[in-house]
Amino acid sequence: MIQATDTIRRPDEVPGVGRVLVVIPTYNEADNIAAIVGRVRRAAPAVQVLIADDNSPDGTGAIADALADGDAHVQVLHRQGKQGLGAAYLAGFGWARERGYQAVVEMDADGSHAPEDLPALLDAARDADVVIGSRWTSGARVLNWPLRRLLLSRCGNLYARLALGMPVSDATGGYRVYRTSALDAIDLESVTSQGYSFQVELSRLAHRAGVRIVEVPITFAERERGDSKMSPKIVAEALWRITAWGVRDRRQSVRRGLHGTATGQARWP
Ligand SMILES: Nc1nc2c(ncn2[C@@H]2O[C@H](COP(=O)(O)OP(=O)(O)O)[C@@H](O)[C@H]2O)c(=O)[nH]1
Ligand SMILES: [Mg+2]
Repeated sequence: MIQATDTIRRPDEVPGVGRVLVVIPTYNEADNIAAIVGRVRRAAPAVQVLIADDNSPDGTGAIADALADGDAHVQVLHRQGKQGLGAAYLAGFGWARERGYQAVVEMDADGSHAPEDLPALLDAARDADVVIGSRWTSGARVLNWPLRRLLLSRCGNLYARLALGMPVSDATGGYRVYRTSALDAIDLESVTSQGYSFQVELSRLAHRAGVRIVEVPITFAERERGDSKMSPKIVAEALWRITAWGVRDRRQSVRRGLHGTATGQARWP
């Protein structure tokens, strides 16, 4: 189907989606940030990039400023200190909404999320509210990840699916497109995750809000430079939060059943 926006091509709009902001959260990504921004700009010239840096001690913020100085499509949000991935993304979402963007993309700075996959994700966003780049759907590839990370991701996703009853293969994945209208439908004020459980929490809230979620296979590659910020604390946060949400959803579902007002949300898996 030809959409109205296809007829007038604007250099700063993605056809069928509108103005798009790619939010790249950074903490000590000095060796990666320039390369990833360059790849995004080449792969999707119409998008804007916002680097959300948590005052990285390795000078990532200064490199980000230099990139922004040389390119009107790049901007930087300097944050006071390391406050976690979830907080950085919430700040980026707020930034996008205040400036009237129609969609926000989440993308890691370390090259694990290939900017070359972005056009496919944006294409899918023409007919969806949330697009999840999935590592665990047919056609996806995961390169060079150590076995313990593979197991953590597979088990984490299995647990999230069973506990929360979401038809999503990669609820923990962090390569996504959100239409801003979908973010408006989600109660972002209620988000409590600090670390990577943020991705699961938003998947759950989007599912409960009834917005259209689609998954697109991606090629995910282990970072080549810099260090992962994954920690046992982050894993523990995800584990206890998913368990707490699952218990809460089941209680609600039982209560609704008792009162004959089941809505189809928060079903038993
Ligand atoms: N702003 C900000 N970015 C973060 C924080 N923690 C992680 N990141 C970024 O989030 C992305 C994913 O983190 P990474 O360490 O690669 O996690 P992994 O891929 O699960 O090992 C990278 O771009 C990190 O720089 C944080 O506390 N604040
Ligand atoms: Mg990474």
